[in-house]
Amino acid sequence: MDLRQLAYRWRTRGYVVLPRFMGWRDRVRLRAACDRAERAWRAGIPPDKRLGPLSNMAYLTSPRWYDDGRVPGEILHFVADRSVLDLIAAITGGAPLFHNTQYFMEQRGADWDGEWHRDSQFLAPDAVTEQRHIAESTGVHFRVALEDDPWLRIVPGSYRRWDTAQEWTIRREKGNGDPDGAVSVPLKAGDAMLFHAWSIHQGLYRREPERRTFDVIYMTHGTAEQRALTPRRCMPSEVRMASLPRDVRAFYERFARTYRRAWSASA
Ligand SMILES: O=C(O)CCC(=O)C(=O)O
Repeated sequence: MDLRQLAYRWRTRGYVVLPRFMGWRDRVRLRAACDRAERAWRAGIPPDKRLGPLSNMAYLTSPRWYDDGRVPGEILHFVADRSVLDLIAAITGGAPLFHNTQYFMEQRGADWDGEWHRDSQFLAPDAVTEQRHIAESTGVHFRVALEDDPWLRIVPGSYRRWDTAQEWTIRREKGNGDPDGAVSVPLKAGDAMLFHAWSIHQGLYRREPERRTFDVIYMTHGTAEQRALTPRRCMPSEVRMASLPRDVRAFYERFARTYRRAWSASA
């Protein structure tokens, strides 16, 4: 699919799938890196909570998950992959600023359905604020399925408009059922997907099949008020930065510049 088609799909649906984005060898490497973080994260959860419900872990660029304190290059490079950053910039019209990482895994306890939501609702207490944030800012998920992942559901085009009465009831008033027009977007292992974080979407959390999906969130537009504060520890250390190629370093330096004041204020 060429860039014009991707941009069209993004504009109309708010998501695009990139089939066979990552080959087997890179998948094995990235999965090994993410699984290290997942094991450390799980070991830190109180035993009575380890079986869930747990949808994902976050902040995989933090050294705290790695026994040698060195965040794996596979993770740092994936987040700053130039081809992906260029694609996001081309389809959204803004430079992607790092926000967060998440790792989704299969359930160990019971199956459950995640709530329908727009990510924008987590920083907006009311409809007026949320509508303003949606109009002024853009959040983008970029994910790669390291195993087959049929579990994301989305309402195509919903990022472009405000809720119907049914959608509002479901996502903000704990109403039952699925929004009209919702679709599943199944990914095969190695497929990647971009989706607009303000789309109405939901994850289904199941014991089987095994799920391993690494997800990065970027902001391409928006103010500090419209971004959750990413912890300072998600920024590579000076020593780690020195080992990274120049363009990867430049990506994380912009992230640090953007958040520096907020990190100091929250210290
Ligand atoms: O993939 C999933 O399970 C849902 C993802 C999601 O809801 C999110 O990251 O906001």
